[in-house]
Amino acid sequence: MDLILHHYGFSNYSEKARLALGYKGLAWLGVTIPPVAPKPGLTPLTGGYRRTPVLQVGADIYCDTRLILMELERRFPAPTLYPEDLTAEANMIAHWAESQFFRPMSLYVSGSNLDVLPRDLQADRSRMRGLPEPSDETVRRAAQRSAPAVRLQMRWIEQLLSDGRSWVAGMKVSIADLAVYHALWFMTARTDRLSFELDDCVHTREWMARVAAFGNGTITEITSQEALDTADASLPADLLPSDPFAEDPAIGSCIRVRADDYGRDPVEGKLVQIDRKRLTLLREDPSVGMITVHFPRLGYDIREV
Ligand SMILES: N[C@@H](CCC(=O)N[C@@H](CS)C(=O)NCC(=O)O)C(=O)O
Repeated sequence: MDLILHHYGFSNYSEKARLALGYKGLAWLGVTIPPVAPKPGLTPLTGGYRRTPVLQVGADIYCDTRLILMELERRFPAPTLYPEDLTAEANMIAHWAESQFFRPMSLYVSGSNLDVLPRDLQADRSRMRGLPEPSDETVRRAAQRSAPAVRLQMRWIEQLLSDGRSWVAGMKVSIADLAVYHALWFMTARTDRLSFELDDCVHTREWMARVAAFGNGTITEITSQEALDTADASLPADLLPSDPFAEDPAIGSCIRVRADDYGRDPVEGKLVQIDRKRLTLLREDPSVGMITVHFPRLGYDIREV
């Protein structure tokens, strides 16, 4: 069954997924989705989740790169992105990179690149966070205030890579490389006006070149209608075994899942699988029929409705 990635070019989390596909040497189908809501070619598949990217395999929909990478690893274990001896380090670094490091980075980059970003982006992102639309001046000031937090944390990355290691978590490639890389990639994805921030980071620049060399795999573009038709013509795959925590809702109950940070559009469905890392909802949509939507546990709020 084909891998379909719903993504767009300047999305840094999409670049994380594209690099994982490249690292594993995979061929995939790409649907270019709009960078702002509404996303009528995507939300019938996800049940409301609007963030980018989303991986589709037939009638199975994988939300969030944390799960997309786990699922790619499950289907294509070699070469691994999850070396066993580096699991704890890799998870901790990735979690830090995508919360503490990326937030100031995104404010710094957005406010420094207002002239090259789509005009409606700031308004959309504010709505996505439940905030009022900021003026350009407010966005620029936020960028200025965020720059020191970016520099200070870039230094940590440089220090980490200065001890002779080839990869962020140690001597093996891991998800930490992709998580740290995409935040730095975002800094120069649209213009190189912030590339001076890397001037003193020689180890970081060399490591970035090694990650970039993974490439993005082999892409064939398809339309969102083709992806919807594929879902409609497919049935969800067999479920993975469940292994819940005592606190989890019962299998078979109706639950609502939403991100615990931003883009908190709820997705509702029947809980059909849950384990220590992931969960699956079964949904029915008039345009795509029966579909299973998969989420990682980390970063999502799960409750019974
Ligand atoms: N935790 C999510 C974060 C994804 C995310 O924030 N993606 C950005 C784009 S890089 C986004 O969704 N922006 C709003 C949008 O594309 O609609 C993941 O790992 O996939």
